Amino acid sequence: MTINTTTNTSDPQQTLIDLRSDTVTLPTPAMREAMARAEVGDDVYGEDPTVNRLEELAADLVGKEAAIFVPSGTMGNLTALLAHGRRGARVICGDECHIYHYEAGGASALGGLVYHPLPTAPDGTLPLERVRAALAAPHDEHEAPPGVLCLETTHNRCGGTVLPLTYLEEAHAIAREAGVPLHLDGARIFNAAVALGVEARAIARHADTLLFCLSKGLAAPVGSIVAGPRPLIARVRRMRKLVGGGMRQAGVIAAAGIVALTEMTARLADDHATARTLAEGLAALPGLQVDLSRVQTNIVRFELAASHLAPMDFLAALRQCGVLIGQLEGNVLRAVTHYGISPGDVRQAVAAIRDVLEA
Ligand code: TLP
Repeated sequence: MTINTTTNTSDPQQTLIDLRSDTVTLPTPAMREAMARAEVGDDVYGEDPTVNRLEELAADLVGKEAAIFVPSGTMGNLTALLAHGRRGARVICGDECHIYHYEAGGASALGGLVYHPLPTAPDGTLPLERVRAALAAPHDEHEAPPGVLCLETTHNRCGGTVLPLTYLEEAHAIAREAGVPLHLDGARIFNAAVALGVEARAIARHADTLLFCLSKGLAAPVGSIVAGPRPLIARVRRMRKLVGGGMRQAGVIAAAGIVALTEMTARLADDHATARTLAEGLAALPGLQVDLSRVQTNIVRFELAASHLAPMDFLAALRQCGVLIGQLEGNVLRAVTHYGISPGDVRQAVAAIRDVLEA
């Protein structure tokens, strides 16, 4: 995503209504307390008790045999793809997915994998007939073989849309039939779970491996998890070492991750409610377009009408009012609600946006 370069991030955060992302969330007091008290050891030797506890808890929550703590979602997706794929194989993914757009081409640059992007529907699904065709065995030596299928839920660039369980189940069956693993970028899987009213493991069961983040809506300062079958996670561990992600006394940050998973998942419903209020507020403003059917979780994707301000001017004017918003591309903008955003902040943001549009 285009980071709003006009943002002066040295502004004191408490005076800003920061809707650029849920990655801006600050650790909760319980997290800081847990971090201060964390029992630690050298995790590269497998001796950090807090990391081990986090990995066990994470694996259990998503119903997988094993899990590994990694520094970021990007590294989680990368190491999973490196673990699944062999050089020259294809990563079949959506043309709007995070792995393809925002991860610096890592699987290709570092793993020799070839991205095979498929068209993404507005709800974040990929047409299953296209998936089936992409997964088919190569006719001959001209074609790169399929290596791994990637799906994303909630879907970031589609505006936080949630993949239906029936869709995931069908995609997984197609992948299994083709003998190709399905990797789920579930950075916001707990948002998806809350929206569907299911446990995260009900989603994760339709993926061979998955990535999820502790550092977004769950408010941990750092860290993500890759989960899957034990032998595959052992390969991810090797790939994590390869890319320099082996950490030492990482229990200090893993402790916040444990709080994230035990205390912060249920409250995501509050973020979905504030996102809905925000979306409805924006939809009522002339000059903005919001597809309310796509506002399913904590992300509001909206468009600035071409006749109004240029997007960068709009974002800069909003910043003057203390409201930060992200830009997906061109006049497509994104506002994300999170732990640091109250219903009052949303009312204030809508009022500021109205003022800027009317000015
Ligand atoms: N997304 C960030 C930015 O990179 C765009 C954001 O602000 O939303 N998968 C998905 C679906 C993501 O949205 C993100 C982060 C990641 C993976 C990567 O996570 P990190 O930032 O921890 O590397």
